[in-house]
Amino acid sequence: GVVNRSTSVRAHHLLNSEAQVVLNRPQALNALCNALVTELNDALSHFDKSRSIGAIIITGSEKAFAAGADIKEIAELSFSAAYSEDIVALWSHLANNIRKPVIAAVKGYALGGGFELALMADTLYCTSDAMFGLPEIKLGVIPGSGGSQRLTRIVGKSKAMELILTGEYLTGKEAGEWGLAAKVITGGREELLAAAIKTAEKIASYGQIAVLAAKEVVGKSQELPLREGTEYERRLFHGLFGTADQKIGMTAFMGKKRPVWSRI
Ligand code: CO8
Repeated sequence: GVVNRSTSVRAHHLLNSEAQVVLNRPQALNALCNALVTELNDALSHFDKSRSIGAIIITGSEKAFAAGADIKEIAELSFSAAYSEDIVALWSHLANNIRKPVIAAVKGYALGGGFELALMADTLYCTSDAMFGLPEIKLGVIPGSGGSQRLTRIVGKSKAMELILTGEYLTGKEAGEWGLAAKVITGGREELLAAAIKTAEKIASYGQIAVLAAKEVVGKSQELPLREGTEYERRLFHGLFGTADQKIGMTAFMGKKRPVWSRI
């Protein structure tokens, strides 16, 4: 069913345990105005808290995932306003607070803040004709929502520098070759969403404590040195022996049965 009736974001609980959040401001190619980001954050929090949701998909339209920050909204900002209002802080909600797995499904443009939002997702699927770019340099600014950091960690310095300094786009096909996209779909939006939903359903079908822990430890790999990261992983791994799902999963394996995971 439809969870909200807001104008710039449509949030649905899909058939099984997945949720889909559709960015929906077609008149501005889903430019991420303040209202849209607030609605997106609310929808993400709602699904993150919902016991019946195991994974979340964020997608846009045929033409655009999101064409970046709303340039018309920020064009007149002064430094003092940008700084004192901490204008991009709101955008990091997905990266900082959402604990359930999030898949970004990108068709069309994912530019500037739109690309940065997709980079905050846990995994990224796109169509081969998707267009990614960080064109901030053309506007006299730089990426402001983690793009310079997250992109560089994924594709390395040379490619990230080239993309950020030239503002040029790369296609979905290239995003796959660069390791930015986990899957590149040759079809259209329907095929893209079908692939994302299939993966979301699979994730949601597993024991949810293990899913949360898996997301948490992979996330830590982006922040911690190797030794601390592997120790962090091991502690969480140890902790999972205190869950019912570990007994359920391993007993089912030994009995050659399908596990029926506990509800949390
Ligand atoms: N902001 C506001 N409006 C936009 C934006 C945007 N980012 N992108 C498109 N639109 C609007 C256009 O103004 C146009 O509106 P109107 O019909 O009223 O003139 C409508 O959407 C359709 O766009 P176009 O006519 O331009 O469509 P085209 O198919 O000709 O072109 C493009 C599509 C290539 C995507 C083009 O629209 C474009 O270049 N858009 C801007 C892309 C861009 O520079 N994005 C980066 C923005 S900066 C940023 O994201 C910084 C992030 C840091 C965080 C900041 C947080 C506040």
